[in-house]
Parts: sequence; C-alpha cells; structure tokens
Amino acid sequence: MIILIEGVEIYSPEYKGIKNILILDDKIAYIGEEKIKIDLPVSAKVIDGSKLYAFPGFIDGHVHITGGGGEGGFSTRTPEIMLSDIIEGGVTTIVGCLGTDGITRSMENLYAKAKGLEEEGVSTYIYTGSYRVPVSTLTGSVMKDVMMIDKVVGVGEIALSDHRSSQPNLEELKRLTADARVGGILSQKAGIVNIHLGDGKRMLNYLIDIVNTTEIPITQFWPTHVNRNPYLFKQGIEYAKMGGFIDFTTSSDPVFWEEGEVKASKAIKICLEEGVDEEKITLTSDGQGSLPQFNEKGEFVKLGIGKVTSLYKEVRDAVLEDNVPIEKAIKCITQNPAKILKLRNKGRLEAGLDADLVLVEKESLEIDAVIAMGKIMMEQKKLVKRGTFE
Ligand code: FWO
Ligand code: ZN
Repeated sequence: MIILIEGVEIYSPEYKGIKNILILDDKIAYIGEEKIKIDLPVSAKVIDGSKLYAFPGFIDGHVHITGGGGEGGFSTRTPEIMLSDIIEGGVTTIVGCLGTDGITRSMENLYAKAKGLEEEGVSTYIYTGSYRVPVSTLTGSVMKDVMMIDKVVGVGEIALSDHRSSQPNLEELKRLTADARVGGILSQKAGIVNIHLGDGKRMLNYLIDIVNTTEIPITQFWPTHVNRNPYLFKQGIEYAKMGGFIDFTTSSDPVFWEEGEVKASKAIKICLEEGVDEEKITLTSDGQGSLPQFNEKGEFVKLGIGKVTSLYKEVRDAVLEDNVPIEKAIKCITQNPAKILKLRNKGRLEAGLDADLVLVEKESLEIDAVIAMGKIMMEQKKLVKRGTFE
C-alpha cells in the first residue's frame, strides 16, 4: 500500500510545519518539504493535506476490550469493544485490561480479543491481571507473562484505595511490581504496573511508600483515575513532581463532575499551570469499563459505560475550551503513553516509525481520517484524490 499526503500541517507531536508524508506499507517512509517526484502506481492513494493537521495515531493505554463492569450484578456486565468504537476515536494502539470482575473475564479471552483487533488492523497489547492481588496470569507467573507473551506490556489494573480492591498489603505490591519490572528489563518491555485508584483515603500513599523504601523507581507505576476526586488530583500533582506519571480518565458522567471529578481536559490545563512536566501527563479512556456510582454506604446506585471516543474528545476540549496548545494536549495520548509503554515505533510522526496517523480538520479539529499501520481505516469524506478506497 502506498499513501502520499501532500502539504499537511504536522504535529509530531511537536509542531513541524507543512510537509509531505510518504507511507510505504506499514511504515512512514518520508516526511519533508521536497515534493515527492516518483511515478506512483495507480493503486497509490494521494491525499490533499492542505486543510488538515496530521497527528500521530492515538494510544489508549487502558481499555476493557472484552467488556468489564458487573458491579450491579450479572446484568450490568458491559459489552466488549467493536473496532468501529476504536477507529472513530482516532485510536490506532490500544492496551486491554480486566477490572473488578477477574472471574467471568479471563486472560485467555483478553488475549484472544487483542489478537482479533490486531487481525482487524489496530495495534494491541494487554496487561496481565485484573483488580486483584494475587494476579491472575496466563503462565502462572507475572514475570513469565511479561517476558514470554509479546502482547503483555505489564500488570493491571491493580486496584488500591478502593472498597472493591483485594486490599493487598505493601509486601504483595512490592513483589508484583518487582516481578513486572525485572520481567520488563529481561525482555526490554515496559513491565509497567497500571494502578487503579479508587475514592479511598489512602490514595497514592502505597506507591510513595514503595518508592521511599525500595530501589523500585517511581516510573514503574502508571496510576490512573487520578482526576476522579479533588483530593486525589491534588496529591497526584505532588506525585508527578516527584517524577511519577499521572493518568486521567476521560470517560465520565456529568454527575461525577458535579461531585468533584476534575474533567480530564481541565486536569491537563491545571497540571501545566502547576508546573507539572508535560511528559508525565497522560489520558486514557477506560473504554467499555463500567462507571459505577455507589452511595456513601457503598451500595450500588447505577453504572454507565466508558467510551474510547472520549479520549480525543477531552484532548480537543483542552485545546478548544482550555487553550492548551495542541502539541501539549496530543502528547498526552501519543508520545507520553508510547514512552511509558516502551512502544518504540509508536507515538510520533517520524520516518521509520509505524504508519499510525490521524488527520483532523484545521478549524474544527474533527477527525477526518485514521490510518493504522499504513491502512486507511476511516475516511470521513473523500480525501483521496485518486486511487481506489477498498
Ligand atoms: C472506574 C473499571 C471505577 C470495570 O472506579 O475501574 O469503577 O471493571 O469495568 N472504572 N470497575 C470508573 C471511574 C474512574 C469513574 C473501572 C470498572
Ligand atoms: Zn479502573
């Protein structure tokens, strides 16, 4: 497959100005000002980029791809994701996870769904485990899962500071983090520990304890839902200033914002104003995860379902509503997660890297086209000047 995008304005995520992009098969072959002077075969697709920005394909590091939920009983288990949900949100790389229910949702099913989505054209990875410690793995060992199963990039989502967590003690958490880390070192993979933070009072304290009492670096953790309430958000800013990553969930419900959740677009804005290093900030969608509401007695009230499309929506809001510069906002869903997950070929628009791109309209910042591994997965309207769009 050959795609030529002419005269497009590039955020790689840094701003690179107007360039031509040549895509050969699944790689970006060339990005530059020179006109591409080769006789393209008739099957080549040429896109006029004059009204478009090109962003790196979006990376969603926390998605319940096989469905999640169940906090209100079996009828509240959420549906598995469809490829269209992913592409519509401009996401070209996704990391699948299990959540509260690690019994009816299995690692085997998670792996199979990730393989299925990969067959359909997107890049997929998974975390081994679920909310619970000890971790339910594929091979019986966290370290072996990380080392031996290519799609396993780490462990998660391990629940802390939450009435639904397995209430692990510090030693259990230290050991699983150490196993993930060493498995990652030996296989040159992230071995990242994706931590689910609930609304409890202990917040990030366990992670800070581990960092202060062991040789494990703070960057081994990727804590998510840090925007879920104002006190966790405040501690999250301090934690990021200690060098830690903080991840904000974009799926939400207006009720949560009334109850104090910090809207993800605003969370980016406030962090930048507070002097948080922009490379420490990420967004993930919690797509297909449940968004359960419990009352103060811990009784289930109702639940919503996360959406992958909320990921870019919050980035777009950050730019259009909160005046966050485009390159800083899209970094949160491209280069930053790519570095945390050690996905060396992802997260940037550069020759030699995977051809994962999102083309958006300059004015509205609406997604016009999504290209994953060099394949046009979605095209809002006829952008291709020639060549057939199968
Ligand atoms: C969050 C996933 C939560 C599942 O706290 O953790 O429940 O297993 O599908 N979702 N439990 C949602 C808040 C951040 C709003 C999950 C869910
Ligand atoms: Zn969670």
